[in-house]
Amino acid sequence: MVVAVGILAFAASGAEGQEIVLHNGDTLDGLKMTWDGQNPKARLETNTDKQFISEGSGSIFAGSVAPEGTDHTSYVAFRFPVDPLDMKNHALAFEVWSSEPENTLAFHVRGLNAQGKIVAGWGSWFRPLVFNAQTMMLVPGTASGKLRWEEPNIEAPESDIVFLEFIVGSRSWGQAYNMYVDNIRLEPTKAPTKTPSE
Ligand SMILES: [Ca+2]
Repeated sequence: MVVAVGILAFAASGAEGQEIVLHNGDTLDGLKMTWDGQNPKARLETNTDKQFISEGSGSIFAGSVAPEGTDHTSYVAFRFPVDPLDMKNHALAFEVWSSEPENTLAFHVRGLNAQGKIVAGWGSWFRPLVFNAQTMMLVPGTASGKLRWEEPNIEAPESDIVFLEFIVGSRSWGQAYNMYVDNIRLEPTKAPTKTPSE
């Protein structure tokens, strides 16, 4: 029984090898709309439509309508604070959808420091979101699935990540574009590498 207690204590300590939920999408707790806050068409809401939920009772919806009469890319995004992220042995994982995949040209995920500088960033300008659920697993320094590592955008590689930001962009002027995101979490990538002992 002593062994069992020992294992339990290890599991409860939040040690490496465990999934850590960063935002479950069931509420708007901690979320702030960024990038397109001044556009009256921009919305940040808790979605309860089950086809865009992978966990619990809700997911995060952010969407807008790209304004007409401009040639600028329109962006809408949300941001939330996190405890400094340990990305060494973890991937940033989540499910993501778009109900307007044709209009949703760009998708970026960024880890930011306390000053809002980019510590980690992944993205694509090739309509990476689709109507059906995709699980994305992002690892710093590497392209992950449809997203590339945005090395040129990194501003503060040595900083702690204390905010996460999810961004969608559109050049379909006059059209709706959006993302649904759920169960944002850290997942273990591998067991920590041991230094060979001599
Ligand atoms: Ca959820």
